[in-house]
Amino acid sequence: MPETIFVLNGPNLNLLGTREPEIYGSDTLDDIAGMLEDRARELGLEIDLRQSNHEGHLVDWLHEAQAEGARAVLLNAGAFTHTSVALHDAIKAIRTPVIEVHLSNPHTREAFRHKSYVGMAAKATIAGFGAQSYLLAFEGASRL
Ligand code: CA2
Repeated sequence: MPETIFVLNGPNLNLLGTREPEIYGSDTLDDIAGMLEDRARELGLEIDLRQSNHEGHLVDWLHEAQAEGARAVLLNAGAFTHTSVALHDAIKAIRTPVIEVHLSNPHTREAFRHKSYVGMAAKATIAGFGAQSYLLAFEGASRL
């Protein structure tokens, strides 16, 4: 059975590619899923990409990643990045490595985006490369 990398996406990322392309690029989440699936096939891995606007779903999916024996989780928690102690605790509670991913570089943006509860618990962070952030994080995860 090929190993799976979970790719979890938080609030509003279902709208990717439809608005604010100057910040987030014009690729949709489906486009990103396609890019990751192509690379996963080459590496003999599988991806399980999900999106939710609900914090608890993301917590449940982090637990599920560990229960399913996933190789790693790529997590773009959207705005929950900057608010969620629950996600911080969930990342700490699992042994599965979690890589924080962002399309934009939050440190070059508003001050409220400079703090990351996800990043404080994650193994690594990739940010600022647009959709390529996901591919770069996937490459790293595939080598763990
Ligand atoms: O840069 C990222 O990936 C972010 O996680 C995106 C979040 C933002 O709150 C973080 O600070 C950084 C926002 C995702 C909202 O996605 C949209 C997509 C299209 C149109 C509007 C919002």
